[in-house]
Amino acid sequence: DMAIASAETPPVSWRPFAEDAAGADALRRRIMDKLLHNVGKPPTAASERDWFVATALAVRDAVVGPWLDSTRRAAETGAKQVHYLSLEFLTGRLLSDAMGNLGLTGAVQEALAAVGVDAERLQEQEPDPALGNGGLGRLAACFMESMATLGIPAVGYGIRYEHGLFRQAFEDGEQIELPDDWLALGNPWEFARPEVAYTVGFGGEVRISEDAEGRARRVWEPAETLSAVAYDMPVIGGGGRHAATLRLWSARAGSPLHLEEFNRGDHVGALRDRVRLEAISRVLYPGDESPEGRELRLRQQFFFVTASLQDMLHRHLGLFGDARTLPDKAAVQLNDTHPALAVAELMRLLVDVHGMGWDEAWRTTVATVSYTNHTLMPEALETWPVPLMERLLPRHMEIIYRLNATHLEQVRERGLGDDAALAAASLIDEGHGRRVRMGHLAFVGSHAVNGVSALHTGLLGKTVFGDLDAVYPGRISNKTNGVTFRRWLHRANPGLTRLLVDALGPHVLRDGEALAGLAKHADDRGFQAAFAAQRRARKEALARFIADRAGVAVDPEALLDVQVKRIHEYKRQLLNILHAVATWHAVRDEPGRDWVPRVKLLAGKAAPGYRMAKHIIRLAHDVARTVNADPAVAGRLKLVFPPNYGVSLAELIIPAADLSEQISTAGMEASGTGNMKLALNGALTIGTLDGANVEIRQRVGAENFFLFGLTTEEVEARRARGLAAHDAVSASPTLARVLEDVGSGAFSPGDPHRYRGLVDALVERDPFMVAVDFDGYCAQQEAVDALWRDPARWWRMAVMNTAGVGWFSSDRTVAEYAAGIWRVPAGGA
Ligand code: 4GP
Repeated sequence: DMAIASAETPPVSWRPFAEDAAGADALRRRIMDKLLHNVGKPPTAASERDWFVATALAVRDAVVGPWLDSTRRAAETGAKQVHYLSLEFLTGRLLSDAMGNLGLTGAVQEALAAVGVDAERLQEQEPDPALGNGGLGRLAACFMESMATLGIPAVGYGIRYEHGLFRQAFEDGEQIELPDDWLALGNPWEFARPEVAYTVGFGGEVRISEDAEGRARRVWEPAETLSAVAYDMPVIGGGGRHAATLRLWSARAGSPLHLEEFNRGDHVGALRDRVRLEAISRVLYPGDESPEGRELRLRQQFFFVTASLQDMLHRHLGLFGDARTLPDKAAVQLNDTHPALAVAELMRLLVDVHGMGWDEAWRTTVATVSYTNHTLMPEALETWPVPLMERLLPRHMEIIYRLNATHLEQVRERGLGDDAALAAASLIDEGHGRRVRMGHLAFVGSHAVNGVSALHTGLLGKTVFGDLDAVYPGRISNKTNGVTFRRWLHRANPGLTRLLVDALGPHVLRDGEALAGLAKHADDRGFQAAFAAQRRARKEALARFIADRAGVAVDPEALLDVQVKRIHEYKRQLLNILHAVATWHAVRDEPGRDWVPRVKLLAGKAAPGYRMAKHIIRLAHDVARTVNADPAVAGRLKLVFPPNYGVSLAELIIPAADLSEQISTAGMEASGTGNMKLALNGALTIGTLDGANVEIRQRVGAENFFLFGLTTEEVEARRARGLAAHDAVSASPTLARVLEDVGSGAFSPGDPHRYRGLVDALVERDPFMVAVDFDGYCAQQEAVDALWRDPARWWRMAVMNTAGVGWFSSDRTVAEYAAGIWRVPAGGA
């Protein structure tokens, strides 16, 4: 159970460590105590890792008070609680976050210094929990932290994957995937709750039985069951007053082993069922937007959905006693379609288990559930084959059929009843061998559906959910993404943060919008110099890291041009790489010119099954090898691709970036959040009118943004005319020469045909408009170089970027969800 009020609960605002010298001393004693009594080692035998664990446990002690207070207060006041269902939480390391939000960073540093331990190196010991693929998972982590900051009672529900996203390494320029093992040495942040366990079933059949009043009831009798066991991690908010709970489920088989088989000597066979069932929480689904690995993924989805909803209902009934008041007390937010089964499962729990009538259960479900869409990419819109659903979740399939019947009646009532409209609106896609459309299920079962940027939300209502929007008008709203400034500015860039506090006062730490006050410093040469000095320090730190990890020396004096994100064709890393080749050509042609030295940094992982993305990584490495070794461009151009991009690496790269590449094909990036983090730290954006770029540009000012490329409408129009790019290539001698080199093996001399196919495909069929946008992109890159030569203007623009993006705080985003979707008060820090 959630810790509900009890006499032993410590008093409100229980704080073990003050933020002063006495606090530091108390912390030191606590850390020593943890080292001795929890880690079980004396300081003389303690490794850096041991010190990390002891420190994390000591800091955790300071989180527990506000955490228990938050949970108790929510229960006592009967406040409405948010249940954020997400298959991904990309939390990043937690120690520095906890220290920062508790205001203990200085005290911990002092305490560790007193025992001769370097706080910064110690933090490197913390594994980075990569329980997500990319933006959607990181957004969930930002939201948890912002909900905690705003004092919104919240539980994030997900899966405690034993192995998170793969660790990326390169061998000969090719991505290889190594298993992540974040739990190998334990997780000091979590509280195991073996007593909080719910039964999860699969397969079997639906039987009809009679209830007390003799009415027929449908009862699902699963063929196999296992348990979902809770592990809780507190998420402390900024200011340290409130905390939310991240409750991750782990799969536990009913019986640990078949003892008889074991005794007969079949040691592996005795464990077979357990291994099979517990596979559910073993590994994070490695692909975002790739259609592999079906059944286990569906099992994962149902596993965490049913456990989370059972837990929510258990709490609700314990506190309020009546399932009908659920929508007043609980909001369920579906982070993408991965938890969309919640619609059918909540119906099953309400109707079959809690005896609610169908219609009332439906009103209750819709009033409780809401859904966020994160992508319009057709291949990422999940569907499940009906036969698989019938086999694994027979009762849910029945429920979906019944919901669909009512839903299609509504479609007819709206006068949209022709066959094509019905087929498009149906929860079942009959066109591709009968599949359940999870996006449709989520939409129909939610009172609110949102996109994640203004452009994306507009397109949602016009494209994938055009038909449903007509049937259920008013459901769709926009909630432009945001990021937590505490992690992405205050912690990642403490030097810049000090500068901002000096200029604007400490309230800028609490109120992101206060950054607007920077505008009046934008032309101040002294301020610009201080801003630039912070950047320089971060670039030097990054250069040391790159020398160490990628073995490449980069000059911190050079313009640092950064593209960091998942590798995907629509994100167009290829465009960036082709620009690197064009620059290489240009420098070689005119070696005497005064070139702006530039370092291009790319980082990101490709889904293991996404061949083209992996090919693009390889091309980046091949180009880097050639360019970096060419004395003719030495000091002018470098290309680096440090491995294993994730939250920790992002924290190192983002504060160092001068230029932010946000160059996706217009209409394809739902929002982006890296774009916000980079602009917040003062990087200038070169980008298309896509996702949240549009709103970033509005807020920082068009004159402070390097815009290029087709618009969404122009992309559409061109697509309608065909995808061949011969015209674009023959119109651009620069591009033609680049493609000639790439295609003929200039960068892969040992394997000259390696990129022939890629180049041919780009000319014959360029769905991402790389060729068409190439010249415009290069022209803006030249404008970037020209600006770099004029530091006063460059740093003015950089300051204006930081000044302009205060609105992109996840505190603002979460407050919008709270007011517009969840209907919960957001108290504020
Ligand atoms: C991502 C979108 O691609 C990105 O534009 C957006 O900023 C982010 O979600 C958060 O809304 N989608 C995914 C995914 O990460 O797995 O679909």
